[in-house]
Amino acid sequence: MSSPPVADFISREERFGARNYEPLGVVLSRGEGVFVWDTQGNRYLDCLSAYSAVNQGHCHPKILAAMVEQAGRLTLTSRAFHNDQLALFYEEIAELTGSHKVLPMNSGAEAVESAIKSVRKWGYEVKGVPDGQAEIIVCANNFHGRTLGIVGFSTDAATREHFGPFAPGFKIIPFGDLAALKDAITPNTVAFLVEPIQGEAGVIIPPAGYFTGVRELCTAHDVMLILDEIQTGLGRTGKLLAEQHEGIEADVTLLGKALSGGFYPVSAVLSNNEVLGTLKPGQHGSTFGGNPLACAVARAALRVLVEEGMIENAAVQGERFLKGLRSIRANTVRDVRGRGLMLAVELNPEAGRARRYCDALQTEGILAKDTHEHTIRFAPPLVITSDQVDWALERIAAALTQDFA
Ligand code: IF1
Repeated sequence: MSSPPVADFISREERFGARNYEPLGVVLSRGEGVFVWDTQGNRYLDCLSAYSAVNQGHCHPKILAAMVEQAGRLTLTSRAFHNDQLALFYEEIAELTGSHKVLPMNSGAEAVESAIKSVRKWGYEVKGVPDGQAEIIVCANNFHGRTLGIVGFSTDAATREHFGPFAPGFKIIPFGDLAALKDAITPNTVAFLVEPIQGEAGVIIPPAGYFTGVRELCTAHDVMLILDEIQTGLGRTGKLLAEQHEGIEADVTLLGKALSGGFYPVSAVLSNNEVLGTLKPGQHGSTFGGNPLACAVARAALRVLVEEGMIENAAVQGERFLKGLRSIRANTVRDVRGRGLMLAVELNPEAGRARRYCDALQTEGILAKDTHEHTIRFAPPLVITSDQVDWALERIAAALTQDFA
């Protein structure tokens, strides 16, 4: 039976849906590995991976099997009772990441908000910051989610405009600037919240040695280093956690997205005893946080990530992808950046909006997303093969050498 026309799906979506996105003109109906298919049967190489939530590839069979098995047995109990998956999830993620304590949540933003609450509480009850005066330092061009608390310290107008008033207690410094961090720290500073690589800002990689300096400053001033690895974590940059490229360890690490392989909203705050140890019964919670279905899915997602060599593959294919992008000779290209399979091509302003090139890529069978007008992100699932990278590079070169200006 033929499917209704694409325009039909889109117009019906627009009739009822809030217009808070401007999606590409494609209606997807199936996904497998690095590929997705639209309702007309056209195949695309997914170079967004749902913003790095599908690192393991679409509909990974082992994660699916774990989800189906658990969904038929027990999905949700609330944390008013124990369940037989949570302890196993805790043990496996703590072992994998070297963490001491885990707080399971659902969305990435919830993990960020939970970390903010926990470090403030640690500040008042352990560090001795006067009540209500805790300060958290964040970076310009950050992206940590869309809740009111988080957009309050965003520097992106579209993300924060007309959503105020906002919560106080945040200081904004330039990303990659150690002196600025040193100057911003006061006795009331409880944390520095930062992405190891700024994703939404356009895959901004800090100067070599920056995070070594950050680690030293945070340790010296008893400031908790919170690394938001919701996008950079779980193999995306070619290591389990992006912090490993810097040879440092965060005090608090935030995970989400690929923690479920794209099957279910699962996020987590990982920390040492001190910070999460301040949370006492009744002081924080979530209806779905730590539910047995989420835990079973996350356990399978972590297992396949490691057992199927996806992290190592991301390093190898990321190098290939980055080298290939850098070899493209096109006057539309201003810069190429990346680490592992977290890549971006920044276009010259005169090349026109990046969205035009994403539309061109779509006709070439590649789905990619623009960010901030002039940058195109490339973040395929970590299971991509060399042949698929080469296939993509050919088409990306063709699209980038078209001049839409
Ligand atoms: C959208 C951006 C990416 C994140 C980091 C926390 C969160 C995200 C580093 C919050 C979420 C998503 C949100 C989604 C698009 C996407 C995104 F363009 F918005 F900025 F990836 F870069 N920390 N990022 O990247 O996690 O609550 O969404 O589970 O809001 O449009 P979430």
